[in-house]
Amino acid sequence: MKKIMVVSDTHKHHRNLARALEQAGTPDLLIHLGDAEGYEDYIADMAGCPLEIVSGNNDFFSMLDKEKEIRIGKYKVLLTHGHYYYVSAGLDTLRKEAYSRGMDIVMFGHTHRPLIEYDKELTVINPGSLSYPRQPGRKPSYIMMELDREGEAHFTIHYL
Ligand SMILES: [Mn+2]
Repeated sequence: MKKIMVVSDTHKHHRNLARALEQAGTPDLLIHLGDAEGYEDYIADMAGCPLEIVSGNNDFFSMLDKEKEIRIGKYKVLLTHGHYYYVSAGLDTLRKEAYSRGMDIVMFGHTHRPLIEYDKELTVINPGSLSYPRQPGRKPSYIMMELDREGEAHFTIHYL
């Protein structure tokens, strides 16, 4: 697995997801961090690759997991929508939780604002939203995580 696309907060709109997939090419894995609003099967079909997805605060009746701990290469990765950790008010709670669980990377959504933050122990990323971006400029965004030949992860925010 080398090329991982990370998206979030599609909220029933998929045109920009289609554009992102076209721009990036079919990834080895698609990660969706919640608020797919029941369209997870549709999204998996669109992507044509395996999908890891968690539920968001707008996925009221969802059977999806609230969180997932997965492994990508050598990395332990926590997938969460983030609202349980009050991410709109800051990342301290989320960072502490991920750190205490021994995660290398935590991926969250909910804020609709893209972010990549590294420190020694933990990488924190948010792909923003492909449907309702809220950061200044409001461009739809996603993140590509790529593993190089040595297995090191590299993250890039992409805008449509
Ligand atoms: Mn949302």
